[in-house]
Amino acid sequence: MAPIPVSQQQSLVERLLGACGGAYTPAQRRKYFLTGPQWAAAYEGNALFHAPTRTPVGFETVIEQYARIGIGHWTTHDTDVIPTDAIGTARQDEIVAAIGKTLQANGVACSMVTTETFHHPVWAASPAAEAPEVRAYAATRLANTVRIGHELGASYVVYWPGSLGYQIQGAIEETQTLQWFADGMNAACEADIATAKATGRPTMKHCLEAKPFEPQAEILLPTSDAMLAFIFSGLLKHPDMVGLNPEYLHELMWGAAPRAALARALMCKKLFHFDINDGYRLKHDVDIAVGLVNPLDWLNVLVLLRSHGYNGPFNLDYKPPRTTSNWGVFAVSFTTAVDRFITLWEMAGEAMEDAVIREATNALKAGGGGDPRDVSSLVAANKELLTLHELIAHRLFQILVGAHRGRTYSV
Ligand code: GLT
Ligand code: MN
Ligand code: MN
Repeated sequence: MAPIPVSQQQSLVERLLGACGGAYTPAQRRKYFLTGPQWAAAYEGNALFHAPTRTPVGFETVIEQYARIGIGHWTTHDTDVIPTDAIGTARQDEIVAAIGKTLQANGVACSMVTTETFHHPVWAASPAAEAPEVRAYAATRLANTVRIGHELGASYVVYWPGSLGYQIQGAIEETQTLQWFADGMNAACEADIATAKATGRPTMKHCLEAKPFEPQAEILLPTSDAMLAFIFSGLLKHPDMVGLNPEYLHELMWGAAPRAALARALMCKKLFHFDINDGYRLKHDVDIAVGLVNPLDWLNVLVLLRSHGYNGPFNLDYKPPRTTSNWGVFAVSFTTAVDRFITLWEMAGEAMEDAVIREATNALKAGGGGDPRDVSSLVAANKELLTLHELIAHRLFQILVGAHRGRTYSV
């Protein structure tokens, strides 16, 4: 095959994407509570061993492109859009006003804001550092983000505490650090209550996000379960305002079943927000797009969330691969991620309605009888019935590949 000239490469990609078929319209995509992060679309491909492969992209382009695709909500860190040294200055007000105009012009809403408390050198010892001045600065930053959220009409605030922990054994006292972290959360909730009162807006939902082993520290709150314990620990002044933003991959990274972690959050009524992506167990935070690694598990996750009426945001927190161009981020990456999510969501609806799964599940719940006082009669009574577990899993696979609708392969 002859080399493909650069001038023909975009049209080739477009033609093949069209040949894939199955794309939803922007209006169809807007029906789902999908939120697009500024940082995901603007990710340049850099990592510890990797130089960037893409050029910087500002909020104007990201918001315009999300609108064109049909992603109706936008999310951001404070420093994704405001340089650190402009935080809290008149420059911040100008930028926030410009963002508000861009959102309005494109019919996109800001759903969530978050504070960058991990990248800048000031966070070397985390936002809950020993130095009281660093913690005072952290509290100011969190309160400032809450106010930006109110200004832009957001309903959610996310907190990923970064390297809350230690790299060197014994260097910090864990309970003290957790108390300091709680102090920061309390300051943020109080800023929210005050701003809500002053503006007549409702308070926001404050969502903690756990990540088990990045960036290279022993993490004090490594999982959503640890964060649930923190929320109910008594350290928070407003635990009712605080819940979780689990991330699919972050639960998988430590070896958990994401669906089980989500179930525990649901049981505690703390599933406020959900970062959607994909990746591998016990590996790095690769943030691959939803459904590209574990589509069957994703189908099951969405069955769980749909069954429990989860109606919060699905935040597209993933990193377009380094091999994708700036143009490809919007032409292929976000469009296909959204379309896979919608397909899996609708497929989850089919699984919930499926007659085979329903009958099998009901039969399992009916049980095979037997005598509760006689263990061997219980084993005997349920023996054949329990084979249905594997049959249900097979049926879910069939739904995933369309075999339940008669898709067959000739052999
Ligand atoms: C960072 C992290 C993400 C979080 C972001 C919110 S920051 O990119 O890896 O999972 O959701 O702060
Ligand atoms: Mn995330
Ligand atoms: Mn991640």
